Amino acid sequence: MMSLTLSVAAAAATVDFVPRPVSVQYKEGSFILDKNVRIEGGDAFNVKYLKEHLARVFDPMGDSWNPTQGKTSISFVRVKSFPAEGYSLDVHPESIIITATDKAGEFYAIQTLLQMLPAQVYRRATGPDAMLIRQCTLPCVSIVDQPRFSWRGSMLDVSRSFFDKEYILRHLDFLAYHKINKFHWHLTDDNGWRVEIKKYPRLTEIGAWRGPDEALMPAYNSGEERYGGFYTQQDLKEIVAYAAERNIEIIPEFDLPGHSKALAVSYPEVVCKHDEELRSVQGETHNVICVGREKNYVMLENIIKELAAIFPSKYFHVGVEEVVTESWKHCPDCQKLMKKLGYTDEKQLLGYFTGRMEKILAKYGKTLEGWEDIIDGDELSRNDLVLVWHNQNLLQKAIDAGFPAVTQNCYYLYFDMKQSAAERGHTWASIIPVEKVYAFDPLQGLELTPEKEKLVKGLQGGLWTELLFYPPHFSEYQIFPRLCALAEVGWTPQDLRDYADFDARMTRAHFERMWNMGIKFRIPAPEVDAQCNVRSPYPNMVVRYTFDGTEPTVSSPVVTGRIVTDQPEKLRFATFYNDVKSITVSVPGTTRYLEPATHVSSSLEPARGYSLAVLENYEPGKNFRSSSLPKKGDYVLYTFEEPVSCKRITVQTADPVNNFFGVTQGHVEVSFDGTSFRNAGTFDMYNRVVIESPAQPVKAVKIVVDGPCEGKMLSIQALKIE
Ligand code: TNX
Repeated sequence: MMSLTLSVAAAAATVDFVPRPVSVQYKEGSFILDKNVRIEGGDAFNVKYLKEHLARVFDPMGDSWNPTQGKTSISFVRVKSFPAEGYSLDVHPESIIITATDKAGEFYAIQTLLQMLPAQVYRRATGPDAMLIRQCTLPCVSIVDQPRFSWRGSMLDVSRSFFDKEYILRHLDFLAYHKINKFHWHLTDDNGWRVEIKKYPRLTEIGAWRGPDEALMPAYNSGEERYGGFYTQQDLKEIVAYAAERNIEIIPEFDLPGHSKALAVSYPEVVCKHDEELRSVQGETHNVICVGREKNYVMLENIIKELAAIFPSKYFHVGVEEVVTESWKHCPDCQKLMKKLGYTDEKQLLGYFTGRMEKILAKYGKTLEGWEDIIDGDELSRNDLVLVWHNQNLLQKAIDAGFPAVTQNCYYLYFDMKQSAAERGHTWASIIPVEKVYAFDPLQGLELTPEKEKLVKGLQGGLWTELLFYPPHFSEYQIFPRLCALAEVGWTPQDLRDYADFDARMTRAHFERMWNMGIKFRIPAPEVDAQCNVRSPYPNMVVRYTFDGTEPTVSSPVVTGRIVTDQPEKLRFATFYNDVKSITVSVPGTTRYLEPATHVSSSLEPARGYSLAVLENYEPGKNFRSSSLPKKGDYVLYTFEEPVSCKRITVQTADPVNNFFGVTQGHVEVSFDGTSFRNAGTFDMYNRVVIESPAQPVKAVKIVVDGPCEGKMLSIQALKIE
């Protein structure tokens, strides 16, 4: 244990809460909190939770907690009149009074109280890493608080990347600390079925795994390994209970009737029978459930029956998005059904399917939730919840049609989007820095009446996980601090929100809390100008640097002034907050790319609208795409008019916008004379080969495919030659 015994005085008279409470009034005096505090009343779990957190700092060895003798107390009082999840927290010199109407309100008062304590209350450290704090001083204060929206959520896709039970439990803890109350669990998709269903064991025996010898192809960098996993029903029960204790409702999603490849490979009879190679947005074929096959509804009902017993949530999310409805055009069973129903367009079958699911769910006491595509469905109950993932117009459409709705607006709330241009992630919706999440208001641009406003239940952030395989801890990097901003959007009244103020609270206190929680959050890169002036994004974060072109580490020197050098191209900088590191940046203008005249040829046919010319013209941000799946032996050959002297050539494959369709099995060859080629490296996990310091001027570079790649097509970017 840390030998240091600290007595933490209230360093500042005010506390940097995130999310910001509705009303905070500081009073004269202070409260001294230590291990002798008595805790009175309160929900049993809430009290246990509070004690556990206090013990982390006041009694880390678990040997001296003795609350009965204390003069000070924390008392819980229940009243009838508070709004749901609302609370008041009054700190007097000798007592702390928490008042609430429900268990949730009590729990959120505890969260607010924890934020008044040293950040080490969030640390799970025991033994030598533990820290003992003898006592700390809290300012007297009166806080009255309640959420702006009843739905403050986080969505996680566990199909494209799998996250084990421990990860999910940690994630739930992090959500609770931010007063997030919904966890939307995207449990099935094309690339993995993640829940045990006793009646249909093949769903997890087959559908939970992908790899070269599996029914599901490798995808999203799972590579040559057998990759996957699932939750047993016992795991699910534990996770649901853990969430419920923390006031988090888990809404399971089963993505139907599209996005169903994992289901389709496990039970092939469920999909439409035809040979058309229709591709979904993600490039999958034969992933649409046959809506004309009556037995499918029996199977879906059996699945729902098992899960309704596990998930107490009111809503069950059944997907209904990005469905290749054209599949139904080629299926005799679906066509027969269309005739019977008098439908003229396959899209109408989407509404039919949703209606059937609604009725099945109702039998088990569940209400349907679906992506925005359900708005157009036939005669759905206005109890069904619409989850909007595009713009505010669709949110307007949902509430105009009388549906309750939640927004996961992709332009503001998709955590799989990049946080800045140089970072990893998608950009198809937008680049989404934390400021942009904060700037979002779920009610913006809407035409509202009081009734319609009530239908907007709130918002959630979404992490889709196609690009999550690396780097390590990338999921937390993508979620935090954007989720902190989202938490405040969902909780704090609009007129009390101010980004500069939020940012100041983050840097003064909340990064420290998150660091103690163990979150590997994102921090901004340093600002570096062409004159080598370097600035840390925040006063309490340092910038470290190297001068040999390598990545800075925690032991690299700290920048203390302007760096004077005649080789600025060798400098690399990164911001550090303890061991948390930003992306690495160089001095601007020092990496200039050469664009020597080149001719590009390939064994691959271009996809419609694509051409090799973008590679010859070095068009920034553009790419070449092949019309079909690459196979062993396929190549792309760049031949330079004149041999090129250079330091480095970066061969980057995959789409620049979504990072899909790169070379996952292949290598690059280089030639100095245009006839004999030598191997220059195999593609790495970033679908990239970097040729360092070629021995002679380079005449040609060849990309060679060595085996099936994960994408359904190949995508290549222009060479970067330095
Ligand atoms: C769209 S949002 C999808 C997901 C992808 C995501 C990638 C939605 C309902 N569908 O299947 O993972 O884009 O950003």
